[in-house]
Amino acid sequence: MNVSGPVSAPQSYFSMPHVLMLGPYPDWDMLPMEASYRLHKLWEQEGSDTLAENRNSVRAIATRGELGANKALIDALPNLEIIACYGVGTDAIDLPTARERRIRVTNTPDVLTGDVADIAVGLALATMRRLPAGDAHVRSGAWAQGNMGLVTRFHGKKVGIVGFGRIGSTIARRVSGFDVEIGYFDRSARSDAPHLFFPDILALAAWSDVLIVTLAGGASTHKLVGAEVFRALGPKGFLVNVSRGSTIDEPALLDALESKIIAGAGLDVFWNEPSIDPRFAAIDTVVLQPHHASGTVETRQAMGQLVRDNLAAHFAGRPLLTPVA
Ligand code: 8YV
Repeated sequence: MNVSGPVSAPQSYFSMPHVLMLGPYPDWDMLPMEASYRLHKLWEQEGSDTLAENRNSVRAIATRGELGANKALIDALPNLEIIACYGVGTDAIDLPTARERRIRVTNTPDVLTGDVADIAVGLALATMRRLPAGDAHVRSGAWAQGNMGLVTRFHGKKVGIVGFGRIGSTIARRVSGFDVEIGYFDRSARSDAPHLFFPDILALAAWSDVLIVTLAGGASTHKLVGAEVFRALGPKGFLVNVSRGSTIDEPALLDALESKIIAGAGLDVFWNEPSIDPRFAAIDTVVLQPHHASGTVETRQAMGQLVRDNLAAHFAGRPLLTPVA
């Protein structure tokens, strides 16, 4: 077809709100996002001045848990109204700046709780039973030369849960089926939790065979799990972290693993993701995951839907589904 003269896009395109996306979502989210918003994809625009060109138009940021939205970015967008986060953790979003500017923030709680609890249990089992080492033993043919060494039992052990919110309490329900004893550390005892409450994290670590960290990230939990906790957990104790890398003093953890102060660790989150400390790769008592606790098709579809529902509610003037307090 020979088109002469300027081609006009449908008017509705020009009335679509401008949304700045900081990282990609799966295709099943990108298609409906493209249909409803004028998207500016920051990851495709590296080095260009897309931000400068569109800074006055952008009314929403669509981000992910680990990408957040920092002060410099929020400050660069004078007409920003909402930050929608694909993830429950909002620690990488500058909430005080958002609050000051009356910018709404939403996240995706609940829909990912079950998956994060599942991977916490999976990491405890994988680390204590050394499942990756067993897999390697079979694949490499080493089995023909001799049996794999013995491992540590999970059922019947003492499981300490650090942080007893949605995810921590779901882990408690999951592991109840393994006949374990459950203890937890949180700001205060939960009247609805029939488990041992430890107001002191060191006391919980000393009691636990496996310590599972589910704390929210942020300044108040920064490096809360450090060298003293590892010493209290001891050489037969295991650590699992499905929260944020920041909740753990990572150099102290690496030291504790290398010098066998603790028995092992199952880790989904790290400092400096995705370029994590190379020391981890040389330690054979760790099981590592690429920040993938919520990474199932089912949960990611629900997370994407919730981000889009929050954005749609905002632009239609309806109450947000999952505002961050
Ligand atoms: C996601 C997360 O991996 O919920 C969070 O806070 O960090 C994770 O569920 C992430 O947001 C997806 O990119």
